[in-house]
Amino acid sequence: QSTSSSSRGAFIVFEGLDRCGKSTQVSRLVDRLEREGRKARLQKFPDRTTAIGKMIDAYLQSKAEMDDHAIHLLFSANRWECAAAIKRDLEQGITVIADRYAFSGIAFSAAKGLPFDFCLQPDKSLPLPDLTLYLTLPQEEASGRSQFGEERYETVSMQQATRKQFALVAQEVIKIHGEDRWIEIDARGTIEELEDRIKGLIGNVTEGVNGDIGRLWV
Ligand code: FDM
Ligand code: MG
Repeated sequence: QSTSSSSRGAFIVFEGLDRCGKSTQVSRLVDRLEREGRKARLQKFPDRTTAIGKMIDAYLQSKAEMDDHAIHLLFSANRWECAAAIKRDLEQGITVIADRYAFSGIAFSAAKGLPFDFCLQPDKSLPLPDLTLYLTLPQEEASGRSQFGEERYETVSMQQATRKQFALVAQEVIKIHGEDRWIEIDARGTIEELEDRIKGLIGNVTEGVNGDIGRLWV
């Protein structure tokens, strides 16, 4: 099926706790779309390559300490510095697949005790994802995967607190933007099983979408 000239690329976000398989699925999806001849780009958040991203990276690796509010705002600033490129690509018909976005921003910071509304504000009016896929995995499975525990937030208590906040984030997305924009996916099983499940749920959104790019939380 061909993409109509008036349609733009879709903005698809993958969210979930650590070690749920997000990064593997995101890169497989981008690879598949490219094999199918579509234009697709992967955008990872945090983008650790920028100046702000390097500060975030040092914090996550516990090489630097930072006030909770300050690091929250840096995560948001890291999205804002990428926002124009995301919009430009979508308008040029490129599907942008993000590995985490503002929803992680709220869930992780609120899990540390920052007020939910404070966490939401700095991302207000960023490009709105057309679809967010929230991958869920029982904590015992995620904790058992290799490399769990390497970075700052990878403790069972932090992950459990973040899981609760993600449920509130989902409610907020559905309330403000409608239930079509948030899909929860059971991330158990093999890489291939999850890939097939995701393929089925994404449907034809990667063929392009019509209408303007929305604004987050607006
Ligand atoms: N994280 C990620 C946040 O705390 N806020 C954010 O805005 C984002 C995008 O950073 F623990 C957390 C989530 C995770 C950590 O993410 C690093 P990756 O996907 O493991 O690089
Ligand atoms: Mg991680």
